[in-house]
Amino acid sequence: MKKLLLFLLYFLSINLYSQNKIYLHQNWEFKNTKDSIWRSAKVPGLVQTDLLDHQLIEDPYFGKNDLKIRKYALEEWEYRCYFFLDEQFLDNDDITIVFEGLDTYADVSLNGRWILHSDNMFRSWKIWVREFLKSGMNTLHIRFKSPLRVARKNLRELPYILPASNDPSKRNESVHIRKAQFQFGWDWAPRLITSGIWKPIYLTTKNKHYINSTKIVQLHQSDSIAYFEAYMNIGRFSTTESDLYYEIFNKTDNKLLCRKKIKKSKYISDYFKIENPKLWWCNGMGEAYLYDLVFRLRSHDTVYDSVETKLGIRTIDLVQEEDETGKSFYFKLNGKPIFIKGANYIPQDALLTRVTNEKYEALISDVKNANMNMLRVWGGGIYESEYFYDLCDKYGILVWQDFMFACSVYPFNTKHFRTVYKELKEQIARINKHPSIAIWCGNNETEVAWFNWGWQKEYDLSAKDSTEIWNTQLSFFENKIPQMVLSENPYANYVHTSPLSNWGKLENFNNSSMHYWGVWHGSDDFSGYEKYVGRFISEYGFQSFPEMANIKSFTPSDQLYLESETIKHHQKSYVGNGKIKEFIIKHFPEPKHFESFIYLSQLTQAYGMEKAINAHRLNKGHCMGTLYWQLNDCWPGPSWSSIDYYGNWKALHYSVRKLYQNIIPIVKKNRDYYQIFLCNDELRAKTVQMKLQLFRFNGDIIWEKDLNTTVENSKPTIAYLLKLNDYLNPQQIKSAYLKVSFLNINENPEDYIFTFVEPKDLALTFPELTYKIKKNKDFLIMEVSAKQFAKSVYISSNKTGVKYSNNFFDLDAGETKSIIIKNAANDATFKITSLYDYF
Ligand code: BMA
Repeated sequence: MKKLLLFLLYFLSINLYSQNKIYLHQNWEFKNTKDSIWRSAKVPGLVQTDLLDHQLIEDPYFGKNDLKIRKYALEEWEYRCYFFLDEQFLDNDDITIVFEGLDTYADVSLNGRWILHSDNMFRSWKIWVREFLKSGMNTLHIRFKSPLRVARKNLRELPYILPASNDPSKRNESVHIRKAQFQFGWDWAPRLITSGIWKPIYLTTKNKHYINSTKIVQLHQSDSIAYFEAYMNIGRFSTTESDLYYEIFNKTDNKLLCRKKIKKSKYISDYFKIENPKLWWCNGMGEAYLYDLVFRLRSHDTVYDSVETKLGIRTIDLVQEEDETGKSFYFKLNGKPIFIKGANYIPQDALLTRVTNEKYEALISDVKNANMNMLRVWGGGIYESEYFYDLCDKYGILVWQDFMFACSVYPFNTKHFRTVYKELKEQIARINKHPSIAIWCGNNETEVAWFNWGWQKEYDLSAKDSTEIWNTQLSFFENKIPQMVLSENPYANYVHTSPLSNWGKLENFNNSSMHYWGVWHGSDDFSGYEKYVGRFISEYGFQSFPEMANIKSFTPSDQLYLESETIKHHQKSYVGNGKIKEFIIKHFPEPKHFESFIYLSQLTQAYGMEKAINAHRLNKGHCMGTLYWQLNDCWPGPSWSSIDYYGNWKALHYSVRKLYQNIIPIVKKNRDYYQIFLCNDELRAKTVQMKLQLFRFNGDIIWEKDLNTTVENSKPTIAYLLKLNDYLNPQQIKSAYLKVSFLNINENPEDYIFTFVEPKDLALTFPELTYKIKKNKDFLIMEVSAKQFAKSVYISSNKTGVKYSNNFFDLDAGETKSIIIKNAANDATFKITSLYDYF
């Protein structure tokens, strides 16, 4: 008690120095340099969003409007803002202006005096500007150069063209500019090259003493204790200062963790420990526990500066070891091997500044709710916002972080690319602080592309040029980047590229990480997913169309058909809609019209991904991770995503939620038997009580059994062998299904339904679906019932963005399911169909 009182006294007597931060987000205007009229602008924002706000351009996502604004990437734009400062603010003789992000080449002047040339979208800029400021009105002026024209100038530094598979320009400008690569066009993105002040700008004053940066490195962890080394870099300090301390306080437990007098250096480090640490676990494995810590710089009674930080105590090891089949690739979290279940993440909007915190929150909650434990931030997008990583920390979503290089080689040996080092230093330090960061990866597919995509021939590269290009990549990705990562955090995991092993050869499936594209980019059927299982599949996928309301948002009403100009334009993959159609017809009834094509495309995608995920989980041990391509969209259109641009879950996302549960059944045919497997991803073995029931579509129970099975977590167990022929003849099999329900797994309320023939061969009967809607204050409850078995029941609305607690589900004959519906506007109408309606 006495201790506590002393503590309180100690902290109550503190004077807190306040730092001033003035955001410069008001009173902005912009114009094309060729125009004379200034118009109001939004900061943070983009030229393209400002033009849209003034209705000077049409919605770039509608029809083929994106083509009409491509020309703006060749033009120059000016932004200016007036802001008022008073004498008091200017009393401070240390004032810095911070640009958190400028896109991309800009000349910046303050009160007519030049202060910055920016050349990299991925870094921030801090400039000491006290001498340029005045009391009263000040002017900040930013002139954005054309990103394409500068890139064209840059590329002249090299005598050859650098290969870049997604860039439609002749000389591959995209690789000569540090800017999000997908903006130059990708197989799921329009070519929309933006300019603008895409992140906040502010003026900040410094105190007498201030903290420049902080960092914590975890040194050791056991059940009883965890040790850390904490670093602080102080901004201003003189050796005559006698009484300056650095300390770290644990706000969670009200404990001072360390305190040290600052003597000679601006760089201080100290050790601290946390006893009986509560560990940070990923989603599905336990709590993602975070400690709230604060770094303080103080004399006895004055806190000059403080920095708050979250600490997640965990170890993450990437295990790459030779074994009996080849080379492993898996993660151990807190010493326990974990099976990774997740997806690849891309930027949420081609116009990046439109992604609000609400959108981040909604998407990462959807990731958590689908039982994922990892997202891969893919290398052709952006280093994500702090808020994104905060949410991953909070929800226990491990992050695989690519550096922003994708499907290309880069001019690391040129002058204009020196900026990349500043970018890396800043991003590594910033992102490394987050406990969710599991692995850093040099690039996406650069190595497989270089060795397998025929670039040398396509770009007519001489042996000398090829050697120079490849050595430049090697020294950067295998030398410089890992050095930088490890100097920030010696315990970080790093791989130089994804994948490490290419899918072209059978033996490669025994080694390392893999992008398996035999389905979609190759000629494999979905059975390829079962045949080719790698050690860690960091990409695989199949496309589908988003729901009709989404399509209507970008398609003129006379173009709602598959071959229309708009629909074709929004399909960015060279493979095209033909592949989707081909696979629908292989497995499902032939679509009767466009609307059925959309629904069936989603079922087909979910059907294929289910085969892949089940194969990966059945091979647990050999395979230790599955990250499908891709979680989300950056504009409305067909793509590999499981959640569309407006946040609607496609059939796939509902299916993933079931397939990524820790404990699931999987049924596999093996000669005369159906093997009923159980998979367990929990931290220990589990005894599972379950009910197996064989139903006819009309509701008759043919056979049932209750079972108790203990499942290890290292590999799946066969819980039962079902000899279907004992109960049904080949004709009857078409109108029967197996239902597996868990009786003691509270975390998994789902029933799993398995049919025995391809969906197109099911002998479905008219299910007589009915529904009732009850209105609640903030949501609706829809009760959906069926008289006969209903497969893939689909609730759709005339509005986008409606949230359903479940969709694309099956109903037993006589069953009623209650679905909670949120975000439905008052005039939203609903329609209910099931697979039966599409035959
Ligand atoms: C992958 C990705 C992306 C691409 C996707 C679909 O390999 O890395 O480059 O969008 O395939 O083709």
